[in-house]
Amino acid sequence: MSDAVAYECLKDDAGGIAVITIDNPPVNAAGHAVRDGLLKAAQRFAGDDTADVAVILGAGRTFIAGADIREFGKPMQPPGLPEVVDFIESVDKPIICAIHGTALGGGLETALACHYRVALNSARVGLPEVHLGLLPGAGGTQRLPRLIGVEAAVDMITSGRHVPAREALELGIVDAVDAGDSPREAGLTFARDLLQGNRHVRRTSTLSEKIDAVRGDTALFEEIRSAVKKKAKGQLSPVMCAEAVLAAVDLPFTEGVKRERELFMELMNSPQRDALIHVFFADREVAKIPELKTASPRALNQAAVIGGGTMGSGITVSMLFAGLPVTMIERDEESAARGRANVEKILDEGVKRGKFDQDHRNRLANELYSCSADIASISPADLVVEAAFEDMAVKQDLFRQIDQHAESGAVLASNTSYLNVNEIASVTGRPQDVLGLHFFSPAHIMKLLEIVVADKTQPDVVATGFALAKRLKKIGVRAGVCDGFIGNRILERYLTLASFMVEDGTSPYDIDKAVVNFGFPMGPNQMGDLAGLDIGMANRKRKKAEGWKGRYAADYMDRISDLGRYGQKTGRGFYIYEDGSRIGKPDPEVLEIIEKVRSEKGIVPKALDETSIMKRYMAAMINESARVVEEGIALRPLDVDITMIYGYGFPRWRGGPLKYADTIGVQSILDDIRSFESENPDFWQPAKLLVDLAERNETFDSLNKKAKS
Ligand code: 3H9
Repeated sequence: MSDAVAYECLKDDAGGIAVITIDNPPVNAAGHAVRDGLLKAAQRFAGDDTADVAVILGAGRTFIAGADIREFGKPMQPPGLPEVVDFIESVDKPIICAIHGTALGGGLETALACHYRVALNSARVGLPEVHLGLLPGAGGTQRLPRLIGVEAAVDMITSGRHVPAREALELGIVDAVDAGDSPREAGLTFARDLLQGNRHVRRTSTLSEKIDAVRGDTALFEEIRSAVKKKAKGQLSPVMCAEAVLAAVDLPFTEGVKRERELFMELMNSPQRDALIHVFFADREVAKIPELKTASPRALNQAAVIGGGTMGSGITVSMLFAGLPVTMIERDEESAARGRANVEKILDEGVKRGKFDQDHRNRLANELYSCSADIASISPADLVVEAAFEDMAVKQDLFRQIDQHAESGAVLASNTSYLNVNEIASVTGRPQDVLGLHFFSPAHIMKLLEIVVADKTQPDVVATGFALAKRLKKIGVRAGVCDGFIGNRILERYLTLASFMVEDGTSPYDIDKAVVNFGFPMGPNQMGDLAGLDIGMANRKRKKAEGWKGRYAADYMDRISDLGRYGQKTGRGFYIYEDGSRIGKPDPEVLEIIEKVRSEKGIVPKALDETSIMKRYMAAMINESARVVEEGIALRPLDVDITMIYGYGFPRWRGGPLKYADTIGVQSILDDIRSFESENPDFWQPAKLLVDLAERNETFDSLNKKAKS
């Protein structure tokens, strides 16, 4: 036996019960020691004459959370999980799985190979391999449809969702739900019942009723295939997951398992798997910041949000969702009433969509939320978030007032998306308490929160920012001060590039198409229409006033905005939005405006094809990402990847811009940049970090690893 798996045999009046306990903290991942221990324990049970039934359970906070992801990409040490679960199922005496916490991936596959399953009421089960660019590779795609049917299995496996115990019972994944809090007691109770009964062994692999029901239904298969492909948007794993489940219908179990294995290995060797596992670990690494080594967060019991516009109300609602009481401050009673209406509109939407009921909505709106036109009302708050107009003078004026009224020790945050947080902090008598909290719109939905650390921000204030992110169920990314921090700074760069490409001859619609085909939810011009073209224009005006550097290619955008065409909100921008539709149609008038600007500037248009567009788009994004890391604005390359995935729609399955650069090759990106230099020498200067990495033949990920060690 291994240290990770313990075996004991209990004597009961009705017979012997073997208890097999997996103990591999923190999440009982099925690494080599667990697989080896589990196989040996099952073999021991099979040959143990004193044991009539076995219970497999996990120690600590959860049942098995899946295969050990850290072993992927390395040579696999036998026994493999498929071998272990097949042996468990083959045993001639009943084996029960008692699930608590989460049974995920290889964990649920182990449970499916057991003859019976009991779950605690609080448990959840799922096959989330799809999110790692994989499919369940230990029989899950073959056993699950035999238990719950093909359509339900495709839904679970292609979505990777965690199914609560009650639903798992209704679907037929588990046989019983236990109201207690001990998996051991739940397993033993189930075992004793079995010992009193017929002690029948029920093997999932032999069940056929649910899959016979759809055999030969080619129309259903095609419907499933096309629906999954459409939703996958370029990601391979959902498509292959569906293929593997359908193989369970077409092939006998042993053949189906072979097919599952082939597809699993194909995915295991794909760059998408590598990228998605990078994101899995980056999701967790990003919260590991130097400040947390020395400081703890301050108390967070009451918040104040200044501003009740789109951002302020979104931020307020995200706090209300997390149970944090919020006082919203507006400049006068009328604006305060508008702020309340904005908050209530979002809450009503939540009720309409079935996210919560009317009672809950009323509790949030009436008990946790209040609004006031008096800034002195911020005084009880231990966190004040300013979400006013993006203008330094406005923000500084507000911070002077905040400084007068906020309690000593309160954390003071600005939701600025570009401005210098040092300058904002400097007008207060307590710059050590000030930081940037850059929420993304709509703030009650978007997961990203840039936590901007200014020169004097204290470590415990930074720690409070991260604690807030966690409480709001957001991903906090540490950023340094610069124009636009991590995300908007990089965005600004590739938007500028997009404007060069348009002015030089490429249609904005072709750019959007190329970017969407790459895997982004929308292209830069569609994004401009969604955000409002007036916002970009205001930003350009600010930059012009500060002294615009380099080529200015946004004249056509200024002309579009000058016509009052601000995008979706005015029904026209780059696209035309008819009858309130959010899907825009290309507009010949826009192309005429662009053509006119080109001819005025004497530009001979040269259109780029899709590959050429994306090479430039990605090179611009990666180059600026490298600068952001080089300057220490982002702690590590992974912080950039997470920012761009959660804030800007970068396709997760490509791992973020810097993981993508590693996949393509740092040298190859550098070669691209150098080859574009003649087109616009000012713009296409390679970042020093990119050059250094290429010279040393290193990857961006090597910097992530160095930061960890
Ligand atoms: C699979 O099963 C393939 C099979 O089909 C085929 C086999 C042939 N491995 O998330 P947390 C680490 S694929 C290694 O912060 P929580 C995690 O990195 C697998 N490590 O806790 C973190 O480390 P650190 C399918 C893992 O309570 C620590 O554990 N399964 C694994 O918020 C705590 O994690 C999945 O995809 C792992 N499998 O959430 C499930 N899982 O402290 C993946 C976690 O150093 N896991 N770690 O940063 C999860 O979804 C969540 O971790 C879970 C707990 C919900 C379990």
